[in-house]
Amino acid sequence: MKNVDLKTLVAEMLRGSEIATGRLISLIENYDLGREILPLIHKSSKHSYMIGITGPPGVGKSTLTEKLVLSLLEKDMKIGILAIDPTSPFSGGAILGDRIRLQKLITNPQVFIRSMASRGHLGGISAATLDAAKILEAFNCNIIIIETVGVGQSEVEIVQYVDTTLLVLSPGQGDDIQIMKAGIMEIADIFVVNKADHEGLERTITDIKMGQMNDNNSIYQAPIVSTIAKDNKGLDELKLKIINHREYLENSGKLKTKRKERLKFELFHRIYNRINNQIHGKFDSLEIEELVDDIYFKKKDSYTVAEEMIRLLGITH
Ligand SMILES: Nc1nc2c(ncn2[C@@H]2O[C@H](COP(=O)(O)OP(=O)(O)OP(=O)(O)O)[C@@H](O)[C@H]2O)c(=O)[nH]1
Ligand SMILES: [Mg+2]
Repeated sequence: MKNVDLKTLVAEMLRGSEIATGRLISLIENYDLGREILPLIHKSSKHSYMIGITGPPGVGKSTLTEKLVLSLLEKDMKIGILAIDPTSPFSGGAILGDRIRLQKLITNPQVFIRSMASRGHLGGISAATLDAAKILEAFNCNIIIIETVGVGQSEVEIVQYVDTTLLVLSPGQGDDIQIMKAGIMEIADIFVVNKADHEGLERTITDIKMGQMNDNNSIYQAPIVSTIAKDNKGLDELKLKIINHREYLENSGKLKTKRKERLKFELFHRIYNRINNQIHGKFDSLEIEELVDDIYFKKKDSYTVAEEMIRLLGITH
């Protein structure tokens, strides 16, 4: 991979090449080249509107994504989709299901789709996803959609920092209860109850409303939209709610705040990942038997030894 001329690839991507865009994301994902690539693109990027779609497995996120993209897409517009694959990064590539579900979009020249592993191979949470989103901004996508699966804090971490987050649930699964337990209700800017053709729709909506009542601090009340994604039902309303949320963010000045929060998150993770990798690389090379003995034989406590090791690792001054 050393022979790849990054500048040429970036130039091709900026001219609109999907192949170059895909290769740049692969270089980031597989070879950790974000550090080399991002400085080449950041001046060419504008802010894309970022939509996060998250929720428990199988509620219809990908189906909804496909229909939503078709509904949002206008002439001269470009939409990028990053589907985050929850499986091991070592399995690599796209999950078949998403490929099938998003098939109609794959051949659309205005749409760029990419599946990614949820964790980078160096253990850096979502770092590659953040970088891939940067690539898509430079690729001139007007909208970027990030789909993640999960009901826990860590799975939705990336999505919290997009502009508009859709939390997708489906009736009768008890997912809503889990979501409330996990305390991630507040990440939703819009609740989508998909599979509205299933039993238990009203119950799920009531449960969401009950959950919302506990959270009165915000002036923005996340709307609840019912959809039947597979039959393209409810998509007009969903689109409208997304536009409303965007207008709310823009008019209240919150869009800028959110984006700056995202940059803070990005900076934190860049530093965190760098130090994390440094520790992994060096920890095992230290001769720690003696240090461990110091603790074992009660000569020193582990805080003191850790401080000594941090100095040895050269992590702080
Ligand atoms: N009955 C019904 N089925 C739906 C609806 N939307 C999607 N499905 C089906 O639900 C299944 C799962 O859909 P996906 O779009 O793959 O769900 P997902 O949330 O992306 O799944 P993961 O990415 O694996 O978590 C598929 O068989 C869809 O055809 C709907 O509104 N009603
Ligand atoms: Mg999916």
